Amino acid sequence: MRRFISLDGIWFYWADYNNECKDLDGKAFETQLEDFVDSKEWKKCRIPSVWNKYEPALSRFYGSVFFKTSFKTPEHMKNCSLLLNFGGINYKATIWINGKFFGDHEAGYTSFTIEISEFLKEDKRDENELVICVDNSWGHDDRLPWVKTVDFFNYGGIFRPVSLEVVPKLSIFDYTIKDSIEFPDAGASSPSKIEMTVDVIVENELDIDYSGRLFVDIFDPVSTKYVLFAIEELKVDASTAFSFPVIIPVKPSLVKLWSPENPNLYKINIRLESENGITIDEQSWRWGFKKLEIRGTKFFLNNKQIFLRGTNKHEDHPDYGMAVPAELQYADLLKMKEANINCFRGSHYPQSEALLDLCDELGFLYVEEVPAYSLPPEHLANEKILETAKRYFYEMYIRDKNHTCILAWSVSNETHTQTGAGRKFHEEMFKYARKLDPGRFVIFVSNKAAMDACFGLTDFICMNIYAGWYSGDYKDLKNMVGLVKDIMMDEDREYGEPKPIVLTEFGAGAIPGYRSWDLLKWSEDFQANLLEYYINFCMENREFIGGTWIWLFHDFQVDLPARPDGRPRSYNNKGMVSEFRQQKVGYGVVKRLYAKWKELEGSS
Ligand code: ADA
Repeated sequence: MRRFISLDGIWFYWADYNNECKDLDGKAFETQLEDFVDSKEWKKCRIPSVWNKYEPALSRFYGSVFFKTSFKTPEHMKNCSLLLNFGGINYKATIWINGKFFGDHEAGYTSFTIEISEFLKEDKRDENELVICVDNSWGHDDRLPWVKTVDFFNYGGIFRPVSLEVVPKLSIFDYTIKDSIEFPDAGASSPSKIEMTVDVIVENELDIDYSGRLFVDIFDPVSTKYVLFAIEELKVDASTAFSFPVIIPVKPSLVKLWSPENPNLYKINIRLESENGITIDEQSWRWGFKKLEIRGTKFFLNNKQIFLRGTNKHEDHPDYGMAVPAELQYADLLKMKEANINCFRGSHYPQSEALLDLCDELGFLYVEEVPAYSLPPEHLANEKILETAKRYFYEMYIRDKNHTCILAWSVSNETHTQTGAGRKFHEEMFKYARKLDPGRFVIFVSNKAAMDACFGLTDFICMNIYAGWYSGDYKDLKNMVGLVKDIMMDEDREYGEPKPIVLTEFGAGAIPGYRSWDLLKWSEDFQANLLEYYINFCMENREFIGGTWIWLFHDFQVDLPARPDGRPRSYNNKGMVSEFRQQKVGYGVVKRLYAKWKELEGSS
């Protein structure tokens, strides 16, 4: 049976302050590794964490830090493989196990798994030694995000959980859950047909053929009853993998649909059994049945119009950096619920698995994004960058494809989408994304308004507008959105058929606690006033505006000393709550207006 062993806890670190290991070649370094490890003074740290919180000299460190730990080979490994799961390492991880170079992983915000069975020590009494060099330095031309002027903090470290996983050599290698839901007519509140498909891949790494049974069941944790189950007789030849769909018709009266208001989840158990009834492998997941649609310029969830009353959210906290513990994520989401938020974008990178679990559980629609951020034409034209973007997309899709909360995948933010290079990059990304996941919306986020050359590719139009903050008057919003709407509706149909517009970013900096009767810039009152204007405008134009995602939920740390428009306190201060999650005036305004917008659902 599959088993997990957490490796979280006390590890050791050594920071390469003098850049001794710059451009490290992991394979070549094998010969020096032992002496290197013995000669350094290692200090204790707790994983997961960011090194920026370890000691003052590391608070703005962009370079290499080495980490080490050790573990015993788990018991009962017969006919099993050992995997090492990393939830997230920023940015490049070079990994050695028992002195042997395993490989590198480059991509800061996604999970990855490596198989280490062949690297283990033979004597089970010996500890296996794991050494990882983590490098978060800038300047590699295939890196995403690519530039130091990115508007979020480049934390370093092993910032998400690490675990060992014992997996039988005959296993449920992967599974993809999908549902298809039909309603009898456009106004109906209950579906007439539900079908669930679980695409299962069974891998047989043994040298004997397998025959047995695969069970898929749906369990209702509220009634504690099985909704139904399916059984497949199965044969998988030695050293092959077999992929097949298990199709389960579900009687609509037996399940309740998932929505932000009622996040009903069912447990899906997938179990592989031998011919004589012994469980070989088992995996469980939670799934909510839902139907998301775009009809013209409007969003529908379960046959009912929905407005995306949203915000954006970074993973950041003064005490933890981006290694935000699940308890805090939970508290954040409860605060967002209270403000009537039903949707948010994890800006600008795939966020923690714990957060996505909570979105499923508490009822949030979530947008996950590749950190292709502010790319200029020469980077958009760079094949290596495109490759990195695709790898990010692949890793985030593989980890999160079964999450009910996923509203859309976003392939980029504020790149030069008005250029030919931008168009080409996005054509490639959209093709790639739609092939992997034909059933979900794919978007990109634009700040190019009517100049944008890629709105024809996207499922809905995402516009970032800072009129009234960085320049002009916030009333310019009307012209900017109006122009895009006119192009969308004119007879040339440059953007394809009309689709919803979502204001994916808008906001103003507000220093926590700074009040101003005269609505001076940087005050909480200025911010609240701007948010009120924008949200009201969108509500009034709900005929073609499907949602608002405020920039943003909480203040977050940045490292942008040279930015002319300012980042007082080295923070981006556009949160509706502070970095310690204290409410600003704008939070109350959003709560009030989103309650009103919720009431308007179905009214246009
Ligand atoms: C951009 C960007 C955000 C943030 C914002 C701001 O639109 O997408 O990451 O930096 O500007 O606060 O200026």
